[in-house]
Amino acid sequence: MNFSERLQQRLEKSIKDATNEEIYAALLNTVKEAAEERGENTSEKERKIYYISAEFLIGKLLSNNLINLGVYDEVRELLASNGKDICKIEEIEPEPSLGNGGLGRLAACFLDSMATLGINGDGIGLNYHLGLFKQVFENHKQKETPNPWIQDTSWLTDTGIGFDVPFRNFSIHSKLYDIDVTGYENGTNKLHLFDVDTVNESIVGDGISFDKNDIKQNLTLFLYPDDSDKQGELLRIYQQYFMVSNGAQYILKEYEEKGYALDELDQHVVIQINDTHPSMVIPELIRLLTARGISMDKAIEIVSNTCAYTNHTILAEALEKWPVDYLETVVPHLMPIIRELAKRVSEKYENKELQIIDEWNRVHMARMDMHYGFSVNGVAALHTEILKNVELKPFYDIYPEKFNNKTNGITFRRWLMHCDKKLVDWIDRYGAGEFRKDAVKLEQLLSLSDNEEALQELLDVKQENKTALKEYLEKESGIVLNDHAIFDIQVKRLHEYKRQQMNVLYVIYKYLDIKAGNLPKTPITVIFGAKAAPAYTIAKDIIHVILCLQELIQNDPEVSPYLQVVMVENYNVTLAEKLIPACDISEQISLASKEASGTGNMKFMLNGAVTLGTEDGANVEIHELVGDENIYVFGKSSDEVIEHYAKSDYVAADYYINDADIRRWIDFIISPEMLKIGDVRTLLEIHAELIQKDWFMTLLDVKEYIETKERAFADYEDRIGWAKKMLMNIAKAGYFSSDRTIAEYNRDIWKA
Ligand code: 26W
Repeated sequence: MNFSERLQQRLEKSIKDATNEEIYAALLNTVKEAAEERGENTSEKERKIYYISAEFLIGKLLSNNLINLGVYDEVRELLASNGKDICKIEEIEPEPSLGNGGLGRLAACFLDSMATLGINGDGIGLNYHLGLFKQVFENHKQKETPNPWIQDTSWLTDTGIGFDVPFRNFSIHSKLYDIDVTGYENGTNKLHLFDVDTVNESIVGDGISFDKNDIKQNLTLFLYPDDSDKQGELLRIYQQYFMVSNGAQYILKEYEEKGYALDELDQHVVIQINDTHPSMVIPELIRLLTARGISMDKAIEIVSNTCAYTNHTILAEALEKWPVDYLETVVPHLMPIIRELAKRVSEKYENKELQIIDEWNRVHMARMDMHYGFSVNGVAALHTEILKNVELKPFYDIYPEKFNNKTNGITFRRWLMHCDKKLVDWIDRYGAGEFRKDAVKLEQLLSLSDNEEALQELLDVKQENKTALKEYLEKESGIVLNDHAIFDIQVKRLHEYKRQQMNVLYVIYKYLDIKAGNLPKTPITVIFGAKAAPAYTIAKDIIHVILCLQELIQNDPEVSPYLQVVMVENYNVTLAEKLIPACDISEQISLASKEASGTGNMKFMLNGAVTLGTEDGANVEIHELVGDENIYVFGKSSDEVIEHYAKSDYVAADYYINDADIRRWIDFIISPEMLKIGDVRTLLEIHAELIQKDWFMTLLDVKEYIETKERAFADYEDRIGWAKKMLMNIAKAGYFSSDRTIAEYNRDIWKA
């Protein structure tokens, strides 16, 4: 029976008579069945990879699974011939919000690529019932609300597997749910999400507040519960240990079922530690091995040869350091092992920066990973160089062989084939369809650089995507975009280092310029999308400024025909899939050295947007690939920035005092027109922050940013010239396929 016949059989009524909900449920279950039948990507002799991560930002799964099973077109046509629209059915699926940003989305892309390449690799994480919070705007401010996503019809399959996870005074029995990960025209892997039966969604009160002490009822409620207080931090440790203890027990269970000797674990298993959140897997695995009769020396050796660590950031606040007494409170049984690991290091090395437990009795998770793992990788070339030469230099000095770079990537199934079908049609029409199996084949498109007809069609595709976005946003939120404007988009977590506030200063500059009578040839629409961490005040202040500007400009008839500012609510994977194909200019404007890689930059490029960015993260590699003509680069280099930090010689106030333009833009934040719309205290707070702190050096680059952005807008007027830039970006994006990244992980680290 083919897929369509199975679907119809499962539906038990004709497609015409079924509701979209019924069709969705039948499709989901038919996909699950088909995924199971294709079988796991396993071979007895292979090494198995376990990718442990606190986040898996998987997005909606229906369409992606249909694509990967090779039945998307068949299903779409079947539904259409019965008067049903597959897009309407896609809309029914809730998006699981099991991630925050790039790190979580990367984990999802990696699962897709591992399955596609036929690598036997599973994900291990947690099944947060309410996900990361859902963002709603109220009075021009972010409010956090729960984001429930688990329904009766769901991709989760109850495995019947569970483990006891010991904490200080009690233990919790887990429950494992699996989600199938379908490879593109290949086998199926699994995402294992651990959960607890006793979790109780009704303990959530106002917003996302809940009793942080009641571990049995709150453990898997939210991702990253607010950790601005001790209770929140302890809960994070509970979550992390719950994740890794389950993971380690599951790995050993699978391993023992295969019948190998325990002391050969490292030959058959690799555990990839996705940032420091899963680091406790190291002592936990040592604990479990010694409990099975292996000596401490041997257990440490085995685990060190099994675990590999990926670093995703150099920001100090994200490098986790847990106080010893917190760990004693939550997982006292791990502390003797952590102390033993720390002792072995301190006996060998005197350097303070290498110690696992520091002089303030804090356990440095990344340091444990680097001493007791066999690989340390950064996520873009520049990032890895900064790790080796600056941030982690003492470790590079003693373990040069462990360090390696794996420039991030994105899955082209979701970020091209699923989200930009019009572009794929165009690519197929011009003979580069082989990109599906080999992404660098997109380079075949380079032969079109003088083909005006093809270039015009490429512009038409972009226009259709812009109109589609306009229609979508109008329906979902009532926001009416001008789809004949230039779409300039910055979507990513809200963080000062990403410098959304610099884009805000551009908007103010442009607003004042238009007020002064300088009208842009083509109108400009600046789109933001970003969630701010609940306790991150400055980030929330920046959202407030953006929402105030949005209202101010919208209600100003002198400016609104030429400039529009829109902040989309609750930016997530689903919205990204609509925004990215519609983008003209991709904003990647982090302070050089601070964005480890970025992956949105790659998605925009692949969909024909031109990057406006600093020489940071993977922007550097994008620049090298497309050349100076096809990217807009500005700003101080990472070396200069690192020097400013070393010398502490950046003083924001100097720029404010000495530069009348900068002063005018910043002061506009507290102008009468803004104060009329916004909250005085909040606007004053961000105004003062920019002048007195500006830790991420907005004012250092803002003028060059504005000049460069204006140059990009001017170049946009030459439509065919612009289409050539788009073409170059699409054609060179093949390098950023996560299939390439995963092939490199496998070649250099996993050797599966
Ligand atoms: C304190 C806990 C913590 C800190 C930071 C949790 C989560 C985070 C971030 C959300 C981590 C993150 O997403 N990092 C991003 O990882 C991407 C994938 O490698 C990179 O492309 C981004 O540059 C990096 O910011």
